[in-house]
Amino acid sequence: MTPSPRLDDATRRELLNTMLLIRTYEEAILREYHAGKSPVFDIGAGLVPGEMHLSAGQEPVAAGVCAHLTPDDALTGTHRPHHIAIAHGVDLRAMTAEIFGRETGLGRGRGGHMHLFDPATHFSCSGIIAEGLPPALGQAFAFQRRGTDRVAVAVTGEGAANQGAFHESLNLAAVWNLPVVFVVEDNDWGISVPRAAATAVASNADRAAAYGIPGVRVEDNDVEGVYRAAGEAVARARAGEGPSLIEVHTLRLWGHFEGDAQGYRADIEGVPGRDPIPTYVAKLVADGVIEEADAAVMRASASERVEDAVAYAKSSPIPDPTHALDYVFAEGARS
Ligand SMILES: Cc1ncc(C[n+]2csc(CCOP(=O)(O)OP(=O)(O)O)c2C)c(N)n1
Repeated sequence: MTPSPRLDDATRRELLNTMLLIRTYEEAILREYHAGKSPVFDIGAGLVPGEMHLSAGQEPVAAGVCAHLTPDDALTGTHRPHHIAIAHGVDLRAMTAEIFGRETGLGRGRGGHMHLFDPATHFSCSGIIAEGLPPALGQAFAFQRRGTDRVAVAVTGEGAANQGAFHESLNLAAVWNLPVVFVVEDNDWGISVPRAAATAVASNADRAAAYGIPGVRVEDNDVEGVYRAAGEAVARARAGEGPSLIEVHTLRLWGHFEGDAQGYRADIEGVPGRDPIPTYVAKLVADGVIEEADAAVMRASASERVEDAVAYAKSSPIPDPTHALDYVFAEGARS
């Protein structure tokens, strides 16, 4: 195979910058989530009660895919949504306020971290696995009917790829030649269930052939590999050539949710060594694209944005309990 031409320096720096912003964000949410939940972990305590699924380690998927999208393109995510929301440009303040259950949040604090809805960037996600695929199809159908070149991207986990909604969506998208890209994040685990216990298929890229669409698998959590694969798939969709599937072998750096002791994970000691961010920093330094100090500068500016968003969320009002059911269903929607 001939090696791919090197990506330009500005694109490589931007990929790193996005990954660092995501990681900085997840580290801040980790800190805030656990504050008030110690010394004994209590899921209902603290400023952010309830489950928390963080995406550290999966930044290459978000950065590589979203680099090809604009806010006019639709993106649907999963119960682990922060990385793709950030990479797609969802407002950090409103997103963080939603995670903290505040009135200034994307959904006025009614949805929480698994239910981020942002009309400004056409972003949505859900705690129900594989739920994001059918709405992505609906949006892609609308884009197609209106004669636009907008695309919809549906991100899902490899565990969710065994759900019926995944297969029905691939089938219908192919039949209707919809401008949609399916992205599967294979982080090896569906909670504590290893991939091989849930499917006999080694690569979801192979499943694409069953629906007559292209499928590729990107190995090694390689952000540039994701960038290239997504670039082709998005261009195909924009050109009216139909759907594609990309599976990325990524890494769940932390637990399934916070509070997960991960006793089922035999490889746990080696996991930090597979962190994609130090690897990419080292690669860009070796290629002369950045200097070590540049990464620190990027992190510092990410930290400023993230801490501003956290402070905004914390200082925002909590919804009045007597209005808990307001804004939960569409009110006054056009018929
Ligand atoms: C329809 C449905 N069934 C079960 C669950 C419970 N559940 C939450 S996350 C999860 C595993 C998801 O694994 P995967 O799709 O690989 O995503 P990951 O958590 O690894 O990002 C399950 C079964 C759910 N949320 N929705």
